[in-house]
Amino acid sequence: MTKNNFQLYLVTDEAACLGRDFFWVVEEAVRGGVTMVQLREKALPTRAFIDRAKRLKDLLASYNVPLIINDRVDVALAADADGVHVGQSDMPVDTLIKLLPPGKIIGLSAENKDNVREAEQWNLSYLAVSPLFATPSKTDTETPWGMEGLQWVKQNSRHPLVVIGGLNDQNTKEAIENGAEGIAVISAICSAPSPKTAAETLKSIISKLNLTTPDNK
Ligand code: TZP
Ligand code: MG
Repeated sequence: MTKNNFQLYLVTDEAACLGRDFFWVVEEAVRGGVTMVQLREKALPTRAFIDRAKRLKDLLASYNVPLIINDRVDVALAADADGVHVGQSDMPVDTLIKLLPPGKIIGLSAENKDNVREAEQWNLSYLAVSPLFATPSKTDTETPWGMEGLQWVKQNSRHPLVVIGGLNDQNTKEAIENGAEGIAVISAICSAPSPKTAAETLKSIISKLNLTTPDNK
């Protein structure tokens, strides 16, 4: 049985792994303390996406870490993943809720205040404040929220918040202090010389601050 824990959320990007084996990078990150993993594939054909999701699901199950699939509910169902993350141009949340079995994790990215207000009607597992900072890892975004934006979201949303975009060991503390339950990262872990050490560093920053969420390591 996996636990929902958004503290240190790894979002995958094979290019960000800098030529190293994808599964090695993810496993090192999990050994370093990552609490949830999102498989984010923008170019893989469906069959290969499902195969990768199933392999990742098996790997993560042995660490009791949930697997979330980006965008694709069909892939999530095929691999019996723990949940789906959607953005504002993806499948509508109403439809996603109908298609997913009960108990699955549902995450939504909010890029502006209207997105945050609209999201109040759904029982989301978490809302991603996206992007917190501008990042080369994703450039087709709206204006970054920044810390003041995060404060606004915290005051106006009932959902647990995850921040994404430009998070690293220099800004994680402030993001958590301003209302984020967890951070989601690509490059700070995938591109680090040691993904395990990078995850350990981020995890220790979060664990010291975020004492309300149980640690699953
Ligand atoms: N969504 C909003 S920003 C982002 C995504 C997937 C990329 C985050 O990558 P990084 O390298 O952690 O800034
Ligand atoms: Mg998307």
